[in-house]
Amino acid sequence: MIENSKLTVIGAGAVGSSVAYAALIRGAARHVALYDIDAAKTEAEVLDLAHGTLFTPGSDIVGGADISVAEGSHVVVITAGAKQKPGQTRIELAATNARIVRDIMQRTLEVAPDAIFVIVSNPCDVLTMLAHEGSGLPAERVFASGTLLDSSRLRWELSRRAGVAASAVHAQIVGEHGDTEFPLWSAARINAVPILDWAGPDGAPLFTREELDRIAVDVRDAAYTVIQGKGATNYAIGLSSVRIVEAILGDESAVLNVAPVLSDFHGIDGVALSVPCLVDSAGARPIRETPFDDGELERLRASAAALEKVAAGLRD
Ligand code: 6V0
Repeated sequence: MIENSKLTVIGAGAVGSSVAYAALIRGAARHVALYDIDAAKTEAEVLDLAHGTLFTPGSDIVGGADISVAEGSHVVVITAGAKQKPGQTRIELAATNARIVRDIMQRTLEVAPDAIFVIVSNPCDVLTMLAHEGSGLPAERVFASGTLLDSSRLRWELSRRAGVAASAVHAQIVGEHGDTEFPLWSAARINAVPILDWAGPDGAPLFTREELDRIAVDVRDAAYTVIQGKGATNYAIGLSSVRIVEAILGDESAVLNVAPVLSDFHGIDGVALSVPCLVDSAGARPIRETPFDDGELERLRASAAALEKVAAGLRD
């Protein structure tokens, strides 16, 4: 692990405070900082989190409404911005959050010039494209948390149905973190068994292709269900963001589905899409050899076209 590692979380709302909480509990960074324009809320969150650090593995937390709290950060997780209202898509949030993220990146880079940026604010992949273009950082240093969360939701759902630990379910969602995302069923396995061959209690295959497609739709729409019930999704995104932070600060070369801007990935250029990436202290680099069958490649290109269209509208 990087010595004296520092994580700054930008945005102390439902998501940002959950990222900070997960980071403290997991001991992901030696120092954690929280920044938000709402000074009173940030100070209260920091105090509440600090009061629990007796019971965590040894991190400290500071924070406030001055960006200098981010000074010297190795990783910056951006969660600031407006959030989806019930029924609103992530893309509809784009214009407001694009302005916020551009401004934050610029100011954070002045105090943390070597940081790696993980964009969580939505639409996270479009915002990553604009942040990458605006900052001039190399693609591996600014990427979206993307479909790591969706992949976790998928693995949980499959594991629950198959009665197998989620760690033994190898399945992933790629593409946009949103409406055009899709699973790579061609590579999905439970341990070494192709997903369609996995048997239920009666010895017959447990999943049909139609059933898998229904599961994928439920996973895609899971955030809407949670937001409808409690107004935000925060715990699972907190944990998945911190998993990324750990992979960076621990120089792990972990394979995680995150979204840097792709270049020549199965012919796709200039669009941030989630694909399996190696994540280490240099950031995230797509694994180009990842196989896609023809249908999956078509869906990846459709996802790229959808995001490029939104990003183009925001560049004007
Ligand atoms: P929230 O609870 O409204 O918190 C947002 C916070 O951002 C507030 O505390 C604001 O004060 C703060 N903020 C706004 N503008 C600025 C600024 N310029 N500088 C600093 N802070 C600012 O929202 P919540 O935490 O629920 O969601 C935050 C973002 O994360 C939204 O865009 C969500 O859509 C997005 N999510 C992304 C997920 C993903 O998987 N990528 C998952 C969940 C939510």
